Amino acid sequence: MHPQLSVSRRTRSTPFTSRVEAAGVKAYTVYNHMLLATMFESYEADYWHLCEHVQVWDVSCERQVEIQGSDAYRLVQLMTPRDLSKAKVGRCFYLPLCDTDGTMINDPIAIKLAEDHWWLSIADSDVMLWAKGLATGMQLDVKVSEPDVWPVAVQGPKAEQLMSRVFGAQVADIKFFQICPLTYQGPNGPVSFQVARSGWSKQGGFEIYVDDVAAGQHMWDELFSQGADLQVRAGCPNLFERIESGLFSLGNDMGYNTTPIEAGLTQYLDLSADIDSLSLTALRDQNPSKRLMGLLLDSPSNITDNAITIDGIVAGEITSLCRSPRYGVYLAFVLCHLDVLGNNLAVEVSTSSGTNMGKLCELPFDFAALGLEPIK
Ligand code: THG
Repeated sequence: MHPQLSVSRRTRSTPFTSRVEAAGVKAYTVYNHMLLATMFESYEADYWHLCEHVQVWDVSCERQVEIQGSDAYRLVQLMTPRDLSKAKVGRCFYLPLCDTDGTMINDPIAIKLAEDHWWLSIADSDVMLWAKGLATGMQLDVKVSEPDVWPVAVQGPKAEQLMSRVFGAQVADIKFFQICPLTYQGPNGPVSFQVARSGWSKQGGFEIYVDDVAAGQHMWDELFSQGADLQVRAGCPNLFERIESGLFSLGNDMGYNTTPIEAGLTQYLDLSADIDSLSLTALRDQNPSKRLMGLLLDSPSNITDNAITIDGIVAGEITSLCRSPRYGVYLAFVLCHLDVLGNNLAVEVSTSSGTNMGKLCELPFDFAALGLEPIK
């Protein structure tokens, strides 16, 4: 028998777990102490379905750290080197959260719900504890909590069609990374859910921040009954799709020892801004020694070692890897050691048929520039 995951109140299930299991989930990971499906049919079958149809994902594990009070902006700004001084209500922001040494604590989507009310929709680390520590230590006028909010993502090219059947035509007006409250007719009367155009794929779609169990479950079921002709399926963030799309995973591709500069997240930093942020000084002074890059390997053999080398010397580690269903080559993210790498882009990769040469590139992957054509 395969080892099983013991599910208890620490390894939290979600309002949708029974539905995810009825839909045939094959694998879970634990994310923010909560179950997250990773596979239904296979990574590849799930990939093609996501890219061609529409999926409903239980991403309840994207927990909300709620920051409310007159110092809410001040606390959020302390945690991130991205300038939020002009942030508008109803907008979402992808944020590196960084410590005083400039390294990453988390990379949430921040949601500004009101001037004094923010959610940080977090990746897998305990942001609430850090936020509470800062709030206590700096005597900020905020309440920091983890409310019962369970996001559901609707992702794929038919997401807007499905969402408009369930929520009405106004979903089409929600722009990328905007969020607004929409009415949903639940079993016990109308409720209001925050709905954003966002999600952890590049296939397009929405995220619904469910905060009412009965109405959320009713909505889940309705997405399936209304989407039968769209071939809607239960799904989950897909490893292959997110690598092709250049979406990084905290804990895999970056973490407590990586700065957002090393992770290539520079477009989400405002290093010259006049803001009060804990990590700005360290990031302004940083001389990066590592960099996250793309790797392309055109080989039928399996990669057998995470180290990539130049003349046998380790020049980086593979942090995420897949065989791209669309391009038929290996695609990986590699945390490169800049001192060994120098200006080299040709690197040695260990495979089951010996050493192969792979090619490093900038992220996200520019498939046309890399000379790759879809094989399917
Ligand atoms: N949705 C919500 N919460 C989340 C995630 C999510 N929490 C955990 C994790 N995902 C956070 N990480 C990311 C990483 C990238 C993006 C979103 C969340 C993302 N990036 C876009 C891109 O790279 O093209 C655009 C970002 C931008 O331009 O502002 O969407 O998925 N609720």
